[in-house]
Amino acid sequence: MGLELPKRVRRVAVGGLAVSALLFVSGCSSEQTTELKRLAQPVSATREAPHIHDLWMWSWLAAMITGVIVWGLILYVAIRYRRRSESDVPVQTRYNLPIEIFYTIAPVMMVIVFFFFTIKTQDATLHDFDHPDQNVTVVGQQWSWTFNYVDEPAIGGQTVYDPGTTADPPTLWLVKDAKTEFHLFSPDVIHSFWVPAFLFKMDVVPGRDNHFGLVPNRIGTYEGRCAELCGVYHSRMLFNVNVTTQAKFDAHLKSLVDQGFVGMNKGGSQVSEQPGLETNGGQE
Ligand SMILES: [Cu+2]
Repeated sequence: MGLELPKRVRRVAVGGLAVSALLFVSGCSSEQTTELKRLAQPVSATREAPHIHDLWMWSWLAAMITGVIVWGLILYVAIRYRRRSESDVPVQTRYNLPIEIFYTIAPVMMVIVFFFFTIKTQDATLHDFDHPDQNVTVVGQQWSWTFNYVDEPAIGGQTVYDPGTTADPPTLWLVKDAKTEFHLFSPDVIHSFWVPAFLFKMDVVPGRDNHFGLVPNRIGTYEGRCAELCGVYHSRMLFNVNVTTQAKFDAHLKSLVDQGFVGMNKGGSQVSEQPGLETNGGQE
């Protein structure tokens, strides 16, 4: 009887844990459950994003398996080979060649595998198109964005732009299923062009033509931001992305022509005089 009590206690504890875990999971909405399954990644909005998603998921799996094995071994040796009395010192092993060879080779193998899949993912996501449907020159300036739509056939081959200010964040318009090529330009400091739903970001570096191509494949509005601490008003470098149809995109281009936003705007002189920054006299 005396031995049965701890067992019963253990059973109750295990049962309680199982029930509360079940309650926790069932308390999640289906949206939260699918979010958990994506490990909190946003739902992707480009054709390329699933490659990045897969790399993220498999990397986590590899890291978790490694973690479980390492924690298990630590726990096992800490208990199995613990010091049991004052006089009885466990065997002190200083050099064990097979173990040392193992823990040198195993991490190197893991890095090689991670490297291989990273390169594979880069090849699938950093491509340029031979014949892009859209060309966008993104300008990251202190502290907003300008999006130039280059040589657009719908408006007779003109280039127009969506200007943003710190007070009035811009919207980047894209066409669903269009091969879109981005060129990133900065007139001042390093920014980073980041759209979480694209599972992708790239630095915007002065004097460097960073570029990539992607195909937006889901109609919708997405958030974008600068992911590089670029100055005092870094936090205001927000923008939206509107993935839409060709017809709506063309209508938007025409409205930009009507507003006089014609030509390539690469930021520069006007950036320190933006509305919303008067309070500090435009200083950085
Ligand atoms: Cu920035």
